[in-house]
Amino acid sequence: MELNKEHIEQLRTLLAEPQQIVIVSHTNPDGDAVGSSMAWAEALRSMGHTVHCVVPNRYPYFLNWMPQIKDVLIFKDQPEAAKAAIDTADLIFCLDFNDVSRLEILTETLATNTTARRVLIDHHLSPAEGFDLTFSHPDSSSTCFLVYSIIEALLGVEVITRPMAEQLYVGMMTDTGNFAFSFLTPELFRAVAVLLERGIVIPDIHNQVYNAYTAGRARLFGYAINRKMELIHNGRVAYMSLKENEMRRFGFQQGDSEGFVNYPLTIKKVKMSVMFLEHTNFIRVSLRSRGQVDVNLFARRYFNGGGHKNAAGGKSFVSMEETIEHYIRSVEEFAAEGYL
Ligand SMILES: [Mn+2]
Repeated sequence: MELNKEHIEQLRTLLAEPQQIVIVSHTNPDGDAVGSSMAWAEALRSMGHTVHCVVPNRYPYFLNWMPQIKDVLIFKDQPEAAKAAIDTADLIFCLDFNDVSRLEILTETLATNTTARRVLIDHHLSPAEGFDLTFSHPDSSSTCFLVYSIIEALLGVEVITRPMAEQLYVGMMTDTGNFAFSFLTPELFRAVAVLLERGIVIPDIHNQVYNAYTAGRARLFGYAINRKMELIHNGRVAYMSLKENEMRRFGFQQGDSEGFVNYPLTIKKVKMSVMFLEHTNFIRVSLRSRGQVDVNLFARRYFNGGGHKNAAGGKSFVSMEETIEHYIRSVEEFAAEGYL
């Protein structure tokens, strides 16, 4: 991942005078979304700016321990405060998503501020047009690593405090599946080394993020794998689905299905795994793959979504049964074209 030096200088110019700044991130914010937002906010505050972080809805409960996370404005819970911050912003940073439509319930509110300049900092494929400045790096393993690199280029790593180091590490760890997925570069591990020098304790962070679930979540996971996992396409493609009543039975909380979709990929033959999660008005589709199987393409073609080559998401607005039928037909077509 190579930063564009001209873009860094343009960013420096945008930040030359103290600004009112809002940092927004995507719906169902994950560790990378909140981690990168909070660390970037601190870096900006160190330059004298006033900064608010806003997310559309709640982050999962296993991130509650993160330093300063209580200061992140949740639009769904605090619409007035979030709207006031957005209305008065001179500068809006969009972190860890590629298109303002990903803000869902926050999209309209963001559009009401027509004067603020907008900067995109993201690592998903196919960034939208219309930003005043774009840092789009699909070859960065996380937005946290991208923010780290921007801080390094703009201010030097000396400004990174221990809380910032913890925030950045959470995104680097979760978006790489604990350093197991793509784009694990020497630069990433050099960044981790710097975060260690700032005092982060990796086993503690690991425990707080990965070993903090409820018993209901563990039982839901067992249920999903045992009762709901289906293998198709000669055992090479897996899918799981959970309806609202099934989730309710296990005391589901947001974030509880985190990681479920990855598990079928522990089966040697499985190259692609999909999870269908029922929400009130739609079904959320999560896709994961290994190697050359491109779920970004699959999500774009069949589920109005996208993301990364090996991890993507989308939505379906028909029933669970129809969604699964559509999925099975899509897998057949995808395979017939040689993509599977
Ligand atoms: Mn990310």
